[in-house]
Amino acid sequence: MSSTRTSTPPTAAGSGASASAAFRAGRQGRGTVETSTERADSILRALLGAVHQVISDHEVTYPEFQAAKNWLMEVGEGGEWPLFLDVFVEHAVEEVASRSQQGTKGTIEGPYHLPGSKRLPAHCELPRRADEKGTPLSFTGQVRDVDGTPLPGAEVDIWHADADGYYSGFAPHLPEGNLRGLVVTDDEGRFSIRTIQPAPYRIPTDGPTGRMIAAAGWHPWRPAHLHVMVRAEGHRQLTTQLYFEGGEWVDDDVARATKPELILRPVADGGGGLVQRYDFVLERD
Ligand code: MBD
Ligand code: FE
Repeated sequence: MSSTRTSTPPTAAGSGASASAAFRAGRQGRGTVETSTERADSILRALLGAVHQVISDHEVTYPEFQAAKNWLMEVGEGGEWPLFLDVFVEHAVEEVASRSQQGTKGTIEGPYHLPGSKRLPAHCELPRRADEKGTPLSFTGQVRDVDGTPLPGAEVDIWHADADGYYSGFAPHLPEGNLRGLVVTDDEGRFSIRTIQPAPYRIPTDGPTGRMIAAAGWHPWRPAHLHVMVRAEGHRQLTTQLYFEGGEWVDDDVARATKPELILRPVADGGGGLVQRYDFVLERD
């Protein structure tokens, strides 16, 4: 599609391919799940039945069917399945998982988590470029059990886009590990992280996922967000995201992953930056 490539940001299919590689390398890519023949039969029958119903109801034509087949092949070849599935399907899986989860609300993980982020002390600054753009943000809080007990030594694994909306590890112009860290809570379960406020994220428009979005006349945006995974010994892992009140796309996330409990209202620190406190509550295993 795009014959003009800017030399600046990377965008595009590169991030899709990196997301596929990251998925295969991560634990999610390994191992199989035990699903009985009966359950596989029910799920697959229902899934294919839903597809057949859409075709029948909308009188889908042969040219449309062949175009869809071609598009599906391109999503695979471009490595965009993790991107596509996390944007358009993961929220439904997460909704099911969250029915049984106590404590802080979870939401989707998305395609851009990387394992093995740098371990940082409780009170720290995320790795950033010397000239990192963006409004300074001081993100502080405490990790506690559902009964209120503070959890020292808990891991707050945080990653977010930069002020241009790009993630390190998925955009070649960014240094490895930029704006990512695995922060370990102090003796009182507290943390304070200095970073910058991310920008909204745009689904790459030059890949098959972006072309599908454009074909349907939708917008490709997610609101600005911080991703967090919180882990503590003996507790169920929390995977969530935090958004900024009043931010663009907060009420119209293409990935349908916002929840009212996850909207931040940071306050000015008097020096041009923002301060936000947010506590995380974990359920016991
Ligand atoms: C993202 O940054 C993201 O968080 C999700 C869920 C999907 C695509 C890009
Ligand atoms: Fe994200």
